[in-house]
Amino acid sequence: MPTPDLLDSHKEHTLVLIKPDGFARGLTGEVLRRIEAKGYVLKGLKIKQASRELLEEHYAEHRGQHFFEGLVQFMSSAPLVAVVVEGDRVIEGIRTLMGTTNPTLAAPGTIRGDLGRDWGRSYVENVVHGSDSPTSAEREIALWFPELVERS
Ligand code: IDP
Ligand code: MG
Repeated sequence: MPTPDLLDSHKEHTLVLIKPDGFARGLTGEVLRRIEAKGYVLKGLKIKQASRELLEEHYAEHRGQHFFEGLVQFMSSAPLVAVVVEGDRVIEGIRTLMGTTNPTLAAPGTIRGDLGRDWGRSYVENVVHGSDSPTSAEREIALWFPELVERS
């Protein structure tokens, strides 16, 4: 019998991060409000200052990109909020709620479009992260919330 605290593997989950800029600006509640108002369910939540090692793993696909070092620096510089969110098609749904990567260009009505902007820095501060595929979601949730995932 699986422990009740573990995620239900028959349901879809995604990893959301309220990045250090969003947390520092006091936008955690606003981001969570939008996710809950949409109808998704929060299954895990923690405030954490992530290590460089965790972030290098999290952003492994971007290793070698010109922005990688700045991104890891920024993401490890201050606390962030990590969240596991559940719901049908939640991975796509959260990406839609978030808006596109560049906050200056993200559509109004999206989290990045409404709450983010450019600040003239070498790294992009865009308030949130959301997993981009089922494979990424599974990998990222295991990384940030190993305690919620059944060990195989
Ligand atoms: P995503 O967060 O919308 O999925 P990705 O392309 O996966 O975007 O990039 C991950 C993160 O890396 C972005 O959210 C942003 O913070 C940062 N980033 C992406 N592209 C650039 C860039 O060209 N310059 C600086 N930072 C970038
Ligand atoms: Mg991405």
